[in-house]
Parts: sequence; structure tokens; C-alpha cells
Amino acid sequence: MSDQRKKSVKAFKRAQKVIPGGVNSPARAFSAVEMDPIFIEKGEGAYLYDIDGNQYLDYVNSWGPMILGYNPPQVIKKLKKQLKKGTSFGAPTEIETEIAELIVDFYQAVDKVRMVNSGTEATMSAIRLARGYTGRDKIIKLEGCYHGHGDSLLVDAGSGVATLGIKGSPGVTENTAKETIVVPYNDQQAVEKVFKEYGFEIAGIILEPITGNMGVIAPEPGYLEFLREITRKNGALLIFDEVMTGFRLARGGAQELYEIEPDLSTFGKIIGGGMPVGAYAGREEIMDYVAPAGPVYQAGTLSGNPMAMQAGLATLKELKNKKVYSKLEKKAEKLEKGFKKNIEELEFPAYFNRVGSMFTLFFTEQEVKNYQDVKNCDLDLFAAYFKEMIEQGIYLPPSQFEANFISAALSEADLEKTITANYQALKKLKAEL
Ligand code: KE4
Repeated sequence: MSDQRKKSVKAFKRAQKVIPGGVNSPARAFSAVEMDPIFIEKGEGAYLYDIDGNQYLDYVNSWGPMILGYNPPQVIKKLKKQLKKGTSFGAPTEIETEIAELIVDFYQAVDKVRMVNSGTEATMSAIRLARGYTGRDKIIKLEGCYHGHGDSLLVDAGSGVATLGIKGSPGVTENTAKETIVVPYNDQQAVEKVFKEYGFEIAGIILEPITGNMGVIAPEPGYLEFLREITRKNGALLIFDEVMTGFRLARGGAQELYEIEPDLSTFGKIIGGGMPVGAYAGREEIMDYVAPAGPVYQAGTLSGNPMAMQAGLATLKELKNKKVYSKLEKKAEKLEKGFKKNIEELEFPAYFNRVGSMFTLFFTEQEVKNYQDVKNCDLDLFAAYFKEMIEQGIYLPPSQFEANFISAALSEADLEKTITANYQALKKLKAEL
């Protein structure tokens, strides 16, 4: 198939002349798998089609938003209708209230929601709000978690940055970085030590309750409850970054699965149904600190944009029916069973982690519980596996430090095809080990 991607190769060369690295996000650069990125023509259901006409079964779901698959008719219909009315007014519309009401309905810990245009804006604003509400400066983040490219959070991030091997980033100032304390995921002692040392300087701790940006890693039993307790005890805010897990793992995200009520939650991806949307949300007494209700400033020309709201609302309405999640769980279980059977039969050094419809195949024989464990994976073997799967028409996230997503559009036959492709790829790689 590789020689059938000539148009993508040409498109990439052209893009590199006018776009840094030829892409508008490093995560798409395919740098960790040492091949040119594939340029996409269209998506349909569970499939992506590149500009050379090749078809791929997709497990990236545009990094999470496309839980219903590409071009779901319910979403397209609403977008077409809105298009006739206008794409943006810079004035309030009722659809913004409707989607906020739906999020409040799904999330026990949420009384109010502020829409923004990306997950980065959501987490950046949530951090500013936590600092403004508590009057404190320090933030704790977990090593390997990625919360977008806001300065305070671009420290040991786990997504693109980790894949590119950059700790933090040039351009983040010393003063900013020193207000962010980074501790290992799943390590209670480290958090206790930080609160002992900085107790009343800490505005909050932000985390991916289940990580996706260093691959899928679940919290150890009791870890989230511990974070809820220690933040409450110290007057710091617990911030769940559910940009990836929100509406993905359950209608009420990870906080529903683990029955934890964070003080603030951030959302993105699925709530935009593929259009640019982020949101931060929480208890009324905290959210009413946000301008114009309160003193913490945050604004945005396209926040709550009616086109994006239509796509998001149509998507969330499909997810109102909890059956969607039990169907996703069945698909994910089938895939997990198939992959684990292949690993066992081939005695392949790989470790499969899954929570709901998010999973990662780690190229290590060890259990994976934190960022260091992921860094010890065989990244060359991952790159070889990625290329084998692409050649078989399976489109995976191009990095070991990412989550794969199962969409509702995947059929039984699609899953069978993926399991067979996984077997063929592992078998070929095993022979070369
Ligand atoms: P965006 O600014 O990319 O919309 O959201 C940032 C963000 C915040 N929080 C979590 C938990 C996230 O996963 C993300 C973005 N995730 C990456 C994928 N690992 C987006 C891909 C990209 O950067 O192109």
C-alpha cells in the first residue's frame, strides 16, 4: 500500500513549505513512526479515505470526538439547517443554553458550564479559575498527563510533547513553570509530600482521571478517592480533565464510573461532535467567579458558536441513550479478547490496557501503571507494528503515547478484520524479534 500513497507524499512536501512541519498539530506528524502523514480526503462511518483513495478502518476517531463515527447523519442534518441561519453571531443563542443544560444533567458535580473553543482553552481557563477562586498560585499536574498547550500545563506533558521527547517547551518561562509541580501518576506519597511542603499555596490538582495521553492507564484502586480527600482537606480544587474521557467512558465520564465529584471538570472533543468546542464546568459557587458573573476574566469570539453547538448537541443527544455505551463496551470487549488471544498464542511481548472504548497496546511485557513504564516500552517495535497495521488498512494513533478509540460505527466484521490484522502484524514482527 505504501507506494499507493504518492499523493499524500506530494501533499506533505507542499504543506511543509507553508505550515510548520506540514501539519497544524504535531500529533499528526507521524514523526514517532518515521513516515509521512497520510492526507485524508473524507470519513464515512468507521472508515477514513486518503487522497490516494486508500480506505482505512479508523481507531483515532479524530483523537476522540468521532464516537459515532464519521459524518453521522443526525449531526450533518443539524449543521445543514444551521448553515442557512448563519454560522456565527457573537451574540447569545438558545442552543448554547440547551447544551449546557444537558451537560449539567449528565454531570452530578456540574451546576454551570462555560463554552470555549478547545480543550486547551478549557484547561487553561480552569487553572486560572482555580487560582482566582482560591487566591493561590501553585498547580499540581501528573507526569505523562497532557492538558493541551497552555503554558502552565506544558510541563512534562504526555501527548505530542512526550512523543517528541520535549520536557515542557521553549517559550514557557521559568516563572510560569515553577508554579507547576509535577508528580508521578498513581503515586499517593508524592502528592502527600507536595501538600506537606506547599499545602496552602496549592490552588488545585489537575489530572486525566483515566489517562489517554500516555496511552490508556487506569487509576490504582483508591487513588482518585485519595486525591478527592487530600484536596478537600487542604482547600485545593480537584480538577478532572475529561476532555478525552467525558461522554466517552460513560455519559457522565470517568467521574460517573468512579463516583467522584471533582470541583471543576474540563471537556472537549465529543462535546463538539468534530467541531471546535471545549468547556469548563463545576459548582455554581466556583463558576460564578467567571466574568461577567465574577472577577476571573475569560472570553472568546467563537465560544458557543452555533455551528459547533449544533454538532455537539446532536452528538450528545445520541449519547443520551445509555445503550450506546453498552454496545461500545461489547465491541471493545470483543477486540480486547481477540488481541489478548493473539498476544498469548504468539507469546508476543505486549501488554493490553483498556477502559471502556479506549485502549492501548503497549510494547512491553511489564504492567503499565505510569509514564516511566510507558517510556520503557519498545518504541521501535511500536513503530513497526503501526506500519504493519497501516499496510493492512488499519489506521491507529501514530504514537505509543496515545489512546485508541472504538466508535459506535465499527461493525462485527470490522472488529474481526482488526483482530486478524493484529495477528498478522504481531506474527510478522515476532519472526523478526
Ligand atoms: P485540544 O486543545 O487539543 O482541543 O485539547 C487539549 C487536550 C486537553 N486534555 C486532554 C485530556 C486531551 O487529550 C487534549 C488533547 N488530546 C490530544 C490527543 N492526545 C489532541 C491531539 C492533538 O494535539 O492534535
